[in-house]
Amino acid sequence: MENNSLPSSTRHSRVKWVWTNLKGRRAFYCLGIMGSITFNVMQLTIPFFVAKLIDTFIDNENAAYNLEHNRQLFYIYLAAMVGLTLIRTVIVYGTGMIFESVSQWFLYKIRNFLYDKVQRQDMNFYSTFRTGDLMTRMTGDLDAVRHMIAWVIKTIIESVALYTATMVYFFFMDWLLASILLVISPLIFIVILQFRKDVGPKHALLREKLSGLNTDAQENISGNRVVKAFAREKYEIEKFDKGNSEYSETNQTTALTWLKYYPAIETFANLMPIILLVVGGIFIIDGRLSTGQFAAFSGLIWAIANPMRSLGSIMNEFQRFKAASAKIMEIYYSEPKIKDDPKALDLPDRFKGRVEFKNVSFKYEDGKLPVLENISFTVEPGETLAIMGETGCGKTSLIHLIPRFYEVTGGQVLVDGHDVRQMKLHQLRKNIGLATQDVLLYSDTIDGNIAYGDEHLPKNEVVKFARYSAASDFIAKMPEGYDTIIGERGVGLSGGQKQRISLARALAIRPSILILDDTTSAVDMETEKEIQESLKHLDFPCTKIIIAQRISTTKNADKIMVLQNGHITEMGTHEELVKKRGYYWSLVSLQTGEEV
Ligand code: DGT
Ligand code: MG
Repeated sequence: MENNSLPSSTRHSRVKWVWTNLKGRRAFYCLGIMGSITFNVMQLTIPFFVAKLIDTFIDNENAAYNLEHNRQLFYIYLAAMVGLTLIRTVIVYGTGMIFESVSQWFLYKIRNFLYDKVQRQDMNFYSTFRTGDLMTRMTGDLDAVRHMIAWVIKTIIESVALYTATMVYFFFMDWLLASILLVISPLIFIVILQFRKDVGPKHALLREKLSGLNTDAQENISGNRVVKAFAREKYEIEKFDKGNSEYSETNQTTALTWLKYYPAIETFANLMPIILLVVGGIFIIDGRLSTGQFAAFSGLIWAIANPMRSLGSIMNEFQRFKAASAKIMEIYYSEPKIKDDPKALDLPDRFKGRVEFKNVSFKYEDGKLPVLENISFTVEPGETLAIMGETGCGKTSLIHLIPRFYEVTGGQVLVDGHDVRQMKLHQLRKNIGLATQDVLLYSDTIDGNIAYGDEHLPKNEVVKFARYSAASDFIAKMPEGYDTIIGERGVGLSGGQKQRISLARALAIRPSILILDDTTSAVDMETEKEIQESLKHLDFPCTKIIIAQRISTTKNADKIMVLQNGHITEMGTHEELVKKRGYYWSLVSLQTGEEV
C-alpha cells in the first residue's frame, strides 16, 4: 500500500476505533450495557427467592407454622418473583433496541464515511484496490463490525456479568463449594485460547476468499461482452465454481474448527452439575448447606456453565470482526497523496485558461521508465493545442497532469501562472472539461448524463450542448429523446454516440480549459467536421487541448505538438510542421494519400 501511505491498521487499536466512532451514541450504548448487566444480575433473583421459599415454607421444621402465620411473606416472595420477571422483560426489550439501533447507526455512519473516503482517493488508489474488494469492505466487512457492536460486545458483557454475579452469590452462600466449582474455569480458558489461535487465520483467509469471489463476479459481469466474444463462458463458470467451492470449503473448515474444541468445553461445563451434586450432596448431609441453598446452586449452575459455552462463539465472531475491521480501517485511515495544500491559493472562480508546462517529467509510481521527459510548452487562453503521437507515447499521461490526477515527478504544471499544486483541487477541476479516452456513461437519462457536472442545467442548455457535440440529431431519434435511459440497463449506444454525449458533458460545465482525449476517433469524418466547426464558436471563452490521430481534426489548431517516446519532437502550426518534413508531414502524406 505504499502508494497511498496507508498506515498499518494494527497501529490503531480496533476497539478504540469502534469506541471513537461511537461518539454521539456513547451514552446510549453505555445505557444498553448497563441494562445488560442489570438484566443478568437480576437472573439471580428467581433462584434467590426460590431458596427463601424452600427454606421458610417447605424444608423447615416450622414450615406449616410459617405458612399459617406468615402467609403474607409467602405472597411477597411470589409477587417479587413475578414483578422482577416483568421488569427483566422490559429491560431485555429496551437493551435489545439500543444495541440494534446503535449498531445500525454506526453502520450507516461508517459506510457513508468510507464512501466519501473512496470517492476522494487519487488515481493510484484505484489502481491498487480492486472494485470487488472495495465492495466487500463496504458490505460484508462492515456487517461483521456491526455484529461486533450489536451482538459480540453485548454477549461478552452479559456473560461476564452473569458469571461474576453468580459466583459472588455462590461465595456468599458457601465459599468452599463455590471454590470447588471454580476449579474448572482455568481449563476452559486454556482450551478457548487454543481455539482462538486456531481459528483466527481461518477467518482472515475466509475473508480473502470472499473478496476474491466478489472481484471475479464483478469483473465477469461487467466484462460479459468479452467473455461472450471469446466464448469463454464455460471457462469463467468453472473458474467461479472453483473459487466458490474453495470459499465454501474454507467456510466449513472455519465453522468446524469449533467442533474440535466443543467436546472439551462441553465436558467441562457438564462436570459442574456433577461436582455440585456430589459435593453439594455431601455438604447437605453434613448440615453445611441447606436444601434451599442447594436448590439455588442447582438453579443457577447454568449461569456459570453457559457463559463458558458461549465463549466459543464469542471468540469466533471476534476473530471475524478482527479480519473485517483490519480491512475497513485500511480504507478508513487512508489518505490520498494528492490533496489540497493547506495554503492553497484563493483564486477567482473562473480561470483564464492559460496552460503552461515547464520542464515537466513524469513517471508512474509503479512504472519503471519515465513516461514524459522535459516537456515545456504554453497554451494561451482561447488557443487550441493539438497533441499527436504514436500509441503509448504519453499523450493521455500528459493531459492527466493538468487536472492533477497525478503529480509531476519534475518541473511544474501551471494554470493561469499558478502551479497546480498550489490550487484547490475542486476549483482546478471545476474549470476543466475532460472527455476521457474510455467513455463512461452512467445508467441515467441522456439529459442526466450531459448535465452531470451541473445538475441545475436547464433543458434548453442541455440541448444546446448536444448540438455543439453533434449529438442532437441522434438523440432526437431516440424513443424518449433526452429522457431515454442509457448506460448499463438502458438503450445501447454506438461508440461514436457515446463519445458525443461525453463531449457534451465536458462542454456543459462551460470549462475554461477543454481537454478532449481522442474524443472524436469513432465519429465519421462529416460529423467530426461539424463538431470542429461548433467548437470554434462556443459561447464561452475556452482553451482547447485536443488529442487526435486525424489530420483533419488537428490541422486548424493554433499549435500542433508531436510527442514521441515522452519527448516533444515537433511543435508548430500545420504549415510549419508540413514544411519540416518530419513525423507530422509523414502523417499528412499517409492520411491524404498524396505528397505534400
Ligand atoms: P494511446 O492512448 O494509446 O494513443 O497512448 P497514450 O499516448 O495516451 O499513452 P499513455 O499516456 O496512456 O501511456 C504512456 C505510457 O505509460 C505507456 O507506456 C503505458 C504507461 N501507462 C499508462 N497508464 C499507466 C498506469 O496507470 N500505470 C503505469 N505504471 N503505466 C501506465
Ligand atoms: Mg491515450
